[in-house]
Amino acid sequence: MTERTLAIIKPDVMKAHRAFELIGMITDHGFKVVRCKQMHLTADEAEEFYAEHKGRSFLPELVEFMTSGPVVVLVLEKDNAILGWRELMGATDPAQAAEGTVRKIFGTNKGINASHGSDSTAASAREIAFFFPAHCC
Ligand code: FUP
Repeated sequence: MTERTLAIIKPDVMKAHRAFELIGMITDHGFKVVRCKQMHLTADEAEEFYAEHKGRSFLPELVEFMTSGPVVVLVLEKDNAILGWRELMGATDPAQAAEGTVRKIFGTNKGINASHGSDSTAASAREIAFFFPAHCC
């Protein structure tokens, strides 16, 4: 079934000037980029986006990282896009991620890990509406 999922290219990839390399990898894997924008998240936006992690010890560091520079936010479309993008990203910790995955290639550590992807249908709807309210979903 054709699905949409939200992807974020995180500040580490932007700082390394590798965003287009990563977008090329995404489109090479058959994803259509149906929305795309660059933005610089505020701390309030990052906290709201990661609300499910409220109270976790790593949240302040995560917010600091996600607001440390611009990000690119994309809506990807493909058959089974949600799972497909999660698989292409690889494990949260690049050290655990399989060879050839985004986080293995572009990530540094569990916190500085190159990309985000929605983890369920409900999350993708919420996250797409969060960044692209006029186009949901
Ligand atoms: P993922 O869905 O793979 O992005 O992973 P999570 O939703 O569990 O975590 C969201 C983000 O929080 C990760 F991308 C990085 C950060 N994080 C940490 O910094 N430390 C942790 O122990 C877990 C997550």
